Amino acid sequence: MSSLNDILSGNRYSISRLLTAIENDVSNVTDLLSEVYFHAGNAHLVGITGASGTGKSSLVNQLAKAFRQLHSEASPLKIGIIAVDPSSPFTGGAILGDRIRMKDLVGDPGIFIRSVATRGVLGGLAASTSAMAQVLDAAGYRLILIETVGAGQSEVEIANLAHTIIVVESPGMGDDIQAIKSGIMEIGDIFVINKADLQGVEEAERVLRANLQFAHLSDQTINSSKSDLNPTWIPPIIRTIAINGYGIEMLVRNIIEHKEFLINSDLWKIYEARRMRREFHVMLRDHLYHRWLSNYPKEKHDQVLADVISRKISPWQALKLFNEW
Ligand SMILES: Nc1nc2c(ncn2[C@@H]2O[C@H](COP(=O)(O)OP(=O)(O)OP(=O)(O)O)[C@@H](O)[C@H]2O)c(=O)[nH]1
Ligand SMILES: [Mg+2]
Repeated sequence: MSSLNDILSGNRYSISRLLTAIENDVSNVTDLLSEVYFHAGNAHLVGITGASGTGKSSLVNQLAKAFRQLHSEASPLKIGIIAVDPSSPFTGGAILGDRIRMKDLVGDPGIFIRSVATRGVLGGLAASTSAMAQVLDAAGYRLILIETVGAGQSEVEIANLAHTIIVVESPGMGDDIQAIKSGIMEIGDIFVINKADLQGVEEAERVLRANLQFAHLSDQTINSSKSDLNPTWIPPIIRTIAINGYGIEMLVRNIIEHKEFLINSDLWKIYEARRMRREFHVMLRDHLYHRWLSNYPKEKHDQVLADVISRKISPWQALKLFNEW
């Protein structure tokens, strides 16, 4: 198995092995992850999310190239990329697609690309993505780009791992309110309208602007934690064309500005604390549940459950029974 030193020294093979172990079953590598934990906490985590096919991977490709160029050879920036693959584990379609979209980056020793499939992940995809990000973080990757398809709650959770969340839209999806439904709109720090070369970009921007105002309006009335803390960052809307690089410079500038904003306003620390609290509570819940389940007599558990199903007792009464045990 990989050692802490292998990870800290950035040995790609060891990192890769540890990431695979995390993906298969985190519980086998918690000792090593514990050591890694003390060396993480330095990376800027940037989430890129949005509906399928909006051009997220293409943008990640451009962003990684641009950030690499921005930093001098004397102090290069190592970039980690985690592409969370929402597709069925059997098709592997998105992984293949990402490989093609990010082919420019292959061979760059300062870039580490990893796809995570949803298959068999214990403790949830968000937990394993977070653990993977920590490994890359400890290995010296100071910028970590996390691509997810913003379609459901688990994607929102993954996006929430990031310090900076980029929501990607594209023309022709103007009426698509997927992003709003899944709550992505409220958490976006930067909005991108990609495929600005296509028709309907004005319409897409108009709809986005209206939705954004609506999201932030309801955000305030519903008393969201983020808008309370975040009074002065106004999420910009940036047009890009990921296939030729248009708008990428602007996007890079906004990502850097957002990071500076977070640090200067102390929000960086507040978000970190909030994220870790949330993550820890998920771990705790998981842990306690599994411990309880393994201690509770299976026949009794099955019987109580059968009684709930046949409506002999209610779920609330069942909880009481479990509680008394
Ligand atoms: N015309 C045009 N096509 C683009 C642009 N950006 C990406 N594409 C194309 O759109 C398609 C999807 O791009 P991806 O980068 O794979 O999109 P994605 O959001 O990562 O897709 P999923 O990961 O499957 O959700 C590809 O064929 C890209 O070449 C753009 O700015 N303009
Ligand atoms: Mg993609």
